[in-house]
Amino acid sequence: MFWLFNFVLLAVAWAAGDRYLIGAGKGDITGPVVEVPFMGYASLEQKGTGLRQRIYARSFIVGDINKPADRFLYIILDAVAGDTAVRRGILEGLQALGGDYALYHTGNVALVGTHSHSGPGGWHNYVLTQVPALGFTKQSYQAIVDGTVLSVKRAHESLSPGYLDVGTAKVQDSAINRSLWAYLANPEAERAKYTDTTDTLMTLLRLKRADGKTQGILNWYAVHGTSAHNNNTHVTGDNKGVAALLFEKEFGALPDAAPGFVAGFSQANVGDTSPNVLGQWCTDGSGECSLKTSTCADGKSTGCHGRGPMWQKNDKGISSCYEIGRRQYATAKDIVASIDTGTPVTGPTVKAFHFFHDMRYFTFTRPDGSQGTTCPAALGESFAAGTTDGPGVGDFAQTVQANPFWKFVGGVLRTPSARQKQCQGVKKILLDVGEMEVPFAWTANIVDIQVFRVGQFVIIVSPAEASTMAGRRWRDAIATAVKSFLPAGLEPIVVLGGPANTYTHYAVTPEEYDIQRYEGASTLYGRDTLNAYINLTVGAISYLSPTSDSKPAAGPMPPDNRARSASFITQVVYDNAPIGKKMGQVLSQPRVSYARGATVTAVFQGANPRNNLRLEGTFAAVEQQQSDGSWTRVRDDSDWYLVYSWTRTDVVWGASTVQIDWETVDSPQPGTYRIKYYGDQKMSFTGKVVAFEGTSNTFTLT
Ligand SMILES: *[C@@H]1O[C@H](CO)[C@@H](O)[C@H](O)[C@H]1NC(C)=O
Ligand SMILES: *[C@@H]1O[C@H](CO)[C@@H](O)[C@H](O)[C@H]1NC(C)=O
Ligand SMILES: CC(=O)N[C@H]1CO[C@H](CO)[C@@H](O)[C@@H]1O
Repeated sequence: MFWLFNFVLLAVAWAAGDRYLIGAGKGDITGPVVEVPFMGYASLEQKGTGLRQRIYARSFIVGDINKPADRFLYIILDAVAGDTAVRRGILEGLQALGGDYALYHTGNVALVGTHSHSGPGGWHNYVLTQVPALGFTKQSYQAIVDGTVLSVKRAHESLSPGYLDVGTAKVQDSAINRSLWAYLANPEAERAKYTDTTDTLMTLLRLKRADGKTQGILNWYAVHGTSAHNNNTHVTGDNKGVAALLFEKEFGALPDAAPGFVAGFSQANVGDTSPNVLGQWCTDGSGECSLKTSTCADGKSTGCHGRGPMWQKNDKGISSCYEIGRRQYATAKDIVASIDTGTPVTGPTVKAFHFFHDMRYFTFTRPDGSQGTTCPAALGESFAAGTTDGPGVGDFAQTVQANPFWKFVGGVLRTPSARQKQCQGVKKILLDVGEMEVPFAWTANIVDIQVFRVGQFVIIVSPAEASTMAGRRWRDAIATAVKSFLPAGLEPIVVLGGPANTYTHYAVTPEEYDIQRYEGASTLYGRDTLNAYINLTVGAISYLSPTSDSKPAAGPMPPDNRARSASFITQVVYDNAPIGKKMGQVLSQPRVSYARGATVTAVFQGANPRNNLRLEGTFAAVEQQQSDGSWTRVRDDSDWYLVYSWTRTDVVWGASTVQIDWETVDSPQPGTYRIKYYGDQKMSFTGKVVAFEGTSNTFTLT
């Protein structure tokens, strides 16, 4: 009786949601995995040497079933952030497809990074983010644009009527606040409203087709993509990339999943969160780093490192990365298991707004009625100190005086105007990026202001990494504003996704700004940055009302720096095998037999993987022999435990080797296997690129 009653309730609850147009799709965006610096830690030494897990764009479309033009497209990139250059490229790519793709435009497309710090860089619009990537690498940019357009195409082709349901759960032990000293500066009464110093809740949206199959899940949870350390040089999507692939591989194989099922793990108010959950420790053995400045006994921050859950493995954060990803995946799985008792999305309205806004000396009214002003972008001295997820340059300490080198660089680059200095208040300006235009704009002064809505579900699309408390204030302000046009009794559910569209570094609360730790020093437009974002988004909220059929004015266009940019990455000249060797030849065979759990290794005569990115394909594979003698692929580049590494062995001759490692801890069946390598050689004289393969001897796993 009890269960029957329950069942009826569930069915009613589920049926209570409205019907929308829903779709989801995924595309490979893995750019050049070698010789290009990674984007995130801004460490020039962190250049790619291979691939652990391919990275993807995941696209989600929600539309009004009766008004096809009312829809939004939320794209998650396994990358550090959204960006003006790639967003332009993607929008151009979609327009070029013609037809219905004109329904996706700057007004309703959000490009949100997972904030992974382990992907190739070089695709950014502004100088500051180009510097650590050695400029603008067309190949890196094009991989993201092409893979993302493909993901949108797949999402669009999957569109069908369906329902949305929301579920939430707490993610256990996956983030801590890495800037607690700044967080503690927020008013006590405000802090007392929350039990945690980071947002531990994951909010998940299920996209279920009318035929009962699930097309995708999309969730928001805040944790930095800095599990893999700044000395890891294998491309990965960091912890959210792990979570998404684990979910897709498992759930995608179930009968409940629609073909092309996609799992999106979106970043949220990530600003002061860290996946290094065991805290921040000094490498000099002096214990935990100081709370206030994250320094060690020597007064410097360079020896202070966050520790992930598996730090003792000392494997550049790789095991911790997998573990933090697994915890998010496990939470998402729990939510989905009980989502039929969750909250259905109701109300037919699907709306989106977007406009550009110039933050230079923008004057507005703060929530308390006083006047606020934002400033041209600038980075404060603590920016150079970095964070405990990736300590900064030299002897900088967060909140402590700058060293002369950076003063010198900053001074040469630009002396801030008196107005700028005054505007930035307590921030001691290190890099006056918002007033630097040589050779072109150093960072964004023009930002993307964007909010989406379906029924009572609202998505703030933030260009900045909002801190925990900043995200809470912003969500609360939007919730209050949206309530005015929701039916009585329907509570708004507001999430914040970012960093999106164009990267504007951080947005902390004014109180946190006054502390000027890394996040405050990186809050570009001054103490009022967050209040301005709130003013602009709340001010435009009426565009989300059911009766609104207008759009805000587009605002000033951000500069397009794609054609002005240069690359300092040298091209592949040619590839050759040493005399007497052939491309793809096995230089070191696997052993005859391994116990499961061991690492299987094969080394091949290789070629530069930049010759062909093999998007939607693979550089490495494991094949298993079937009972009829044939071979079936069982692992590829999307598998975490299959690792591809490339080494240049002779610069002049153009020789290189490729090592493929299979860490057989991923529950393979006992059996007979072989390793495959897929390469592409650039020929010496013609410059033509020719594909080749390598195949190892067979080996058994027992
Ligand atoms: C990599 O970096 C981490 C964190 O900075 C450090 O603890 C570790 O010793 C480094 N590992 C190697 C192999 O260099
Ligand atoms: C934003 O600031 C403007 C200019 O002062 C003011 O007119 C408006 O009411 C403010 N909007 C909100 C939502 O606070
Ligand atoms: C949820 C959360 O963020 N908690 C941590 C914040 O930081 C302090 C000190 O590092 C920890 O003790 C909390 O557990």
